[in-house]
Amino acid sequence: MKDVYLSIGTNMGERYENLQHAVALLKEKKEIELIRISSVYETAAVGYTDQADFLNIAVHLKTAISSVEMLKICQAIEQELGRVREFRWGPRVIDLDILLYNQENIETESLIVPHPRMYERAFVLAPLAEITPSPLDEQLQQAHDLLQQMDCEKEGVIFWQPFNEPSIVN
Ligand code: A4P
Ligand code: MG
Repeated sequence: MKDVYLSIGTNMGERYENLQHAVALLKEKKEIELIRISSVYETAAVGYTDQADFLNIAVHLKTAISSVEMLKICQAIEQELGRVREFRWGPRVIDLDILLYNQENIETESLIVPHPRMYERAFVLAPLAEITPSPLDEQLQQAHDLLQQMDCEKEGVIFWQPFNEPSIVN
């Protein structure tokens, strides 16, 4: 089984419900075993900053499927939640990014892993650091080390609440 870490973000509509819905859809997939879900963080927008605050979580899962198949599942969930791509880094109902895939380095046209911007983003590293198993592999150690050097509050990354799985998702 491969260890996979995802980052999930949303800044449109009912943000917390969007996260719950995305997690419920991941959980439905028989190929995926959800291991841990981080707390929810409220985070100031990075990149294009003139937009609403995000909610972000990180998820650890185990799966036998390939990285390309995993990307397809992430994109299918984005579609199902009704994500409309307006412009890069713009507001979104839901965004699922693959952060890490089994310690691999992948560079294809459709997929780059580790996610190319993850190490500079407190909104990725803070939730990720909560759910990592020990001992840390090299990529996760780097994530922890870089987070240590960041001031999350200054970056606008604030603990919001624990993630509670919904009993029913419409
Ligand atoms: N792609 C390549 N590598 C990956 C990967 N590791 N995981 C490709 C997922 N997708 C990957 O993504 C564009 C293309 O990236 C996909 O077609 C896929 O083949 P997208 O989701 O369509 O577009 P995007 O998300 O707008 O672009 P991108 O580059 O993924 O954006 P970022 O860098 O992820 O930034 N601020 C806060 N506070 N919280 C956020 O969650 N998110 C972003 C998105 C910006 N600012 C944010 C947040
Ligand atoms: Mg994305």
